[in-house]
Amino acid sequence: MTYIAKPRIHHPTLEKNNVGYTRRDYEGKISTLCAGCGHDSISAALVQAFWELDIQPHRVAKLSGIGCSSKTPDYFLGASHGFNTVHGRMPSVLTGANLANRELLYLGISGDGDSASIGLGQFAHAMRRGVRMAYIVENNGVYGLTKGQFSATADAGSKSKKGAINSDSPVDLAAMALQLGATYVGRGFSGNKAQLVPLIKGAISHGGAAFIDVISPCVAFNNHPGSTKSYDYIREHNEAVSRIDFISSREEITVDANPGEVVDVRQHDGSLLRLRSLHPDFVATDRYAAMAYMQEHQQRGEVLTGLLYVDPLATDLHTALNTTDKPLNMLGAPELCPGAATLEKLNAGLR
Ligand SMILES: Cc1ncc(C[n+]2csc(CCOP(=O)(O)OP(=O)(O)O)c2C)c(N)n1
Ligand code: SF4
Ligand SMILES: [Mg+2]
Repeated sequence: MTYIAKPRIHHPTLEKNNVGYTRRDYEGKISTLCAGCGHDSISAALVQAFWELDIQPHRVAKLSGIGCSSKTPDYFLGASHGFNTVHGRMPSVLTGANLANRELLYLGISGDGDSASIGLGQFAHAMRRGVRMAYIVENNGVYGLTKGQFSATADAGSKSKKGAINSDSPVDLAAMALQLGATYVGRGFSGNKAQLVPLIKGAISHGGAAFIDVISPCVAFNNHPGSTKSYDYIREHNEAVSRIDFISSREEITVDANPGEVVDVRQHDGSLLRLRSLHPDFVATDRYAAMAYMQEHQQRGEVLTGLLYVDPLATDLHTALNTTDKPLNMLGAPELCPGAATLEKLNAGLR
């Protein structure tokens, strides 16, 4: 039923952003996910983030794998480029698209099954190569689409709907992203839009590999007592490291009244991430401190959310490969094939 389009009629008084679009212009088809699925809340946060950032939908490419989570790009940014790849293969297809056309903003949407099981290798290499993208995992601890088997992010000891106990150790994708070299790492909760929207905005504006693990309860198969990814569990065990505001580079920069409580992190594009630390000892620009802090809280059974790490000066794979500023897919024949004389010179240099 994913073909159901929303009516295109807009109320004439709907508020528009600076590039002339209403929020409705960032929506997609009507969702066919279960009512109350956390993934729908993430779609709503994405709509809000892109609208607030004044990004024209045609500048965005959204790619996904397979799963309920990977279906969601059909439900937002209906006017953007989209590609639903094979299970676990979103990162490599996105890497190829990004290398061919660096002018688009890349959004990778995946699930915990898609990224922590079959796609674990793909996830790892996109992070370590610094592919510029906002990589979002909608993490419910189960394979929702295939009826609720434990995924690799399910905590040891957690219970399935049918009462089975998971004995395997969990994969923590945010911790892995930090270890692999991602330059923006956050964790959010689908039920906390106030925290999630600025986290997403920061990731979209980041200059390198940005990863967000979003805990997103599956109401059909993983929202019962005994699950550690349920709405109740996350609300009870959530520990926010920071509250962030995202300030776009076009807006006037204001100074907060209590400078001691606020850290401004300027991103490569000039925009500001304003971190209001709830814990004075937490510094979001120290990768190793973030790793230790996460482990400490994990041992206490707490789920840390917020911006865990950012390198504001991050660069990406294009910088590493020294590619041309002009997107490769826009180069003409003379630039792609500089002729026999140039080839001869090149070959001579290699002899
Ligand atoms: C190659 C391949 N193997 C297995 C499957 C079956 N399959 C479809 S979705 C899925 C898991 C999805 O889990 P997740 O990524 O967590 O998404 P969710 O539905 O939980 O949002 C699996 C195993 C498949 N489609 N393709
Ligand atoms: S099965 Fe779970 S993940 Fe899939 S749509 Fe339903 S609630 Fe969401
Ligand atoms: Mg899942």
